[in-house]
Amino acid sequence: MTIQYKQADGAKKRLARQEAMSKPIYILNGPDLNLLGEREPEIYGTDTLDSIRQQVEAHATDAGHKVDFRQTNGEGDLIDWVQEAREKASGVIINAGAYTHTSVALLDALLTLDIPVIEVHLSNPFKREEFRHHSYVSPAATGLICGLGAQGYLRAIDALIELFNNS
Ligand code: DHK
Repeated sequence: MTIQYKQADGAKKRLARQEAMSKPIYILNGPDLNLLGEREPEIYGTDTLDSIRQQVEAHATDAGHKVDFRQTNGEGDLIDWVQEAREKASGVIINAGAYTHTSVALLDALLTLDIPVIEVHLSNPFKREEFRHHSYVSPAATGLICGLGAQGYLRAIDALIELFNNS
């Protein structure tokens, strides 16, 4: 590779990084995750969703990124937000809760994205009931992080930043 090509590559990467930093990372949470802290703490841990939001926001801000952290119990809301992410987000982190295992409509929406998607679960669904072993999110995800509790969201931010920097 000549020096000129290397410089052009460097400029392209810087531009892609700047663009990623100008849009927020969407962090989308599905049903029952609003009850974290009270809900089966032996499985999902004792962190509340609000405390996870605060940790994630601090972590992303330290790295120069913005996040838009949301939760809904509605399948349609999740789909609307994924569609919105097509234009407005740099990447998506999604814990679709139980819709992970049921929603073809969510998969179809995720498949329209051309930004990186990280699927997150607090628990490790593969150690749990059989019906949790299948995910409709995974075929559309760049990567999957599960079983690390709230830490999984922070590692997902790191993974996205790594992907932005190397794209
Ligand atoms: C959260 C849920 O609500 C479950 O329906 C999934 C996931 C697992 C989690 O571990 O974060 O099966």
